[in-house]
Amino acid sequence: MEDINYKSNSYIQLQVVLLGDAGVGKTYILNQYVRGQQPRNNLPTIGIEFATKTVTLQDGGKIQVQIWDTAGQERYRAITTNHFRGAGGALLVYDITKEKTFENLTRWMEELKTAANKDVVMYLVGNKTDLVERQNNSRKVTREEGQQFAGENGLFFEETSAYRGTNIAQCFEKLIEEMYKKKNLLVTQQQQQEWNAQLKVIEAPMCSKC
Ligand SMILES: Nc1nc2c(ncn2[C@@H]2O[C@H](COP(=O)(O)OP(=O)(O)OP(=O)(O)O)[C@@H](O)[C@H]2O)c(=O)[nH]1
Ligand SMILES: [Mg+2]
Repeated sequence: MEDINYKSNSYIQLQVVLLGDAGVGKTYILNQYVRGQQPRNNLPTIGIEFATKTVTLQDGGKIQVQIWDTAGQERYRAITTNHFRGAGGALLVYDITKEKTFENLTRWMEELKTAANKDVVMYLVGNKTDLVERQNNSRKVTREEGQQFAGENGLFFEETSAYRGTNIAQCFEKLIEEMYKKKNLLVTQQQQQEWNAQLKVIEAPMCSKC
């Protein structure tokens, strides 16, 4: 493998993808982490959006992280799964008040594993803890069930509230440190550009139908 000087500016990058059913809070999670606030609007994501953030690592180094926020809606599936390619890390998100979003995790995980880097680091995130704090009977997936799924599939696990910002930064920080330990997950700018160029070709026909 090419010897990557991972602290040089000419190399980005870690690439993280957010995936999971529509409405689980992926875009809220991204905005909390990158901007410390809620998104400007409440609209479902169309296709893919991304943000970058420079992160300071525990060893003092800095690294740029590119985070892809994918649409959960079925009709964007072909586009979104294409963006799993190359991802070295993933937040697999479900809504702890909606059982179906938990049941669908297996499918998301399989699609991710098929496309992403073989060493992809995955974090299971059960979002919307604030709803349960307000109304205990709104919980439909127990913490233990989440933990068990994570344990069986080798995922890190946390419950979050993207509304309140609870545990969001911790999830990303842990994920990024784990990815950083596996140096083969670092992506060069050249690799990134090649992937992006290919992705545009795929996206164009979809948009022309809109
Ligand atoms: N109570 C509560 N609501 C949340 C939380 N996170 C997101 N929401 C709400 O859930 C809805 C969907 O959030 P999004 O972040 O747009 O969901 P998404 O996963 O990006 O959905 P798609 O883009 O369609 O895949 C919004 O109405 C948010 O207000 C949370 O932590 N707590
Ligand atoms: Mg979204």
